[in-house]
Amino acid sequence: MEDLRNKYLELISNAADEGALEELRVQAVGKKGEISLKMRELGKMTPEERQVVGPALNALKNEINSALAAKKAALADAALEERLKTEWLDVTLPARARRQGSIHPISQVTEEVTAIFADMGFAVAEGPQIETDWYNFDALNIPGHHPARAEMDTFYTHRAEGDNRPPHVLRTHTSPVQIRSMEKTGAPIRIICPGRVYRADYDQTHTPMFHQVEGLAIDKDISMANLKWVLEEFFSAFFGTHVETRFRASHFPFTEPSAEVDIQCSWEGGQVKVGEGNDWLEVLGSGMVHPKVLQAGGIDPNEYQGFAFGIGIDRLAMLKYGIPDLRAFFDSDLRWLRHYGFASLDQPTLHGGLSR
Ligand code: 2NL
Repeated sequence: MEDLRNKYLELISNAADEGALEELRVQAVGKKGEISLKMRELGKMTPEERQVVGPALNALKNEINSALAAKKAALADAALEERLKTEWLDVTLPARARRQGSIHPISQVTEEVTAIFADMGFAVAEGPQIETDWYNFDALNIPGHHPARAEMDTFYTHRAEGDNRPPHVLRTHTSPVQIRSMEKTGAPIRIICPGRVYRADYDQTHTPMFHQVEGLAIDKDISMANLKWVLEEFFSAFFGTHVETRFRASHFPFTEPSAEVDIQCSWEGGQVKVGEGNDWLEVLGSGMVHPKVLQAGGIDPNEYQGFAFGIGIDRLAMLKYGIPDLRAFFDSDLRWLRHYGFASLDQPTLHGGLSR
């Protein structure tokens, strides 16, 4: 019995892995194991012999089982120790770069413009991008024969065969939204209308879809002076520095009188800077709303008058963030924009770029 004990304790202690341990377990204390067979022989013994050998065999069986369990735990510890030595992480390695999304410059600038005009009491109005020719042209004092209709490179939809109504158009400006607002709320009105507009034109400086924000203020005592103040206030807030404006007489069918507005800028090294220098940059059309347009919107021109203006958002974004090419807006690779110093790409919030 002592030989048996020494043999198995030695084998267990030398076992190389869990597989070897299991083989030893079967060999020693399994159903047909050496110790189990010995236990079966107890029946042939005298009661006196059995009283000595029985407990001794049981004790040996327990001892072997304990040794097996202890060795199993020791092997597992050693295996873990080995893994900890070989599988290690360098937590000081730099993190893998992640692709980052951000607000599109057009959305950002629209937000900035909206926030500035909101501070001056202007609400935002929106409307359909597919319009009737009445809202897009006639209501704005652009009749069917007017050259402005041809000049605008309008996208027309098709009517069904035999349907002779005039076709719908993709709006060429956001003015129709203002006509709809006049009809809906009447005067007084203070709104801006940002949104997508469409013209069939595509080259270095034109895309068939672009973005415009128009403004409209109608009340009983509105003048060009109010227009000039609002625009100067806007440009100074938008560019974060005082910006001089210059009004030049112009013509639009929907305003009378009409003015094109230039902002002060400098040209140095092919780079334009707003709010300094002695040059002028044309950025906007404006004027006093034509009486016929007020009438089309259901407002009495003898009681009310107002100013209106239209600015291109894409152009504003390019000026503020130094983006030299319109195609940047259609390029989803933001590294390109970052290269051109579009700083707000690195700012986490929508209004983070607002320099006020
Ligand atoms: C331009 C010209 C302009 C307007 C837009 C307008 C809207 C209504 C009535 C009168 Cl409902 N006017 N909008 C007025 C003047 C100019 O935009 O060249 N924008 C870049």
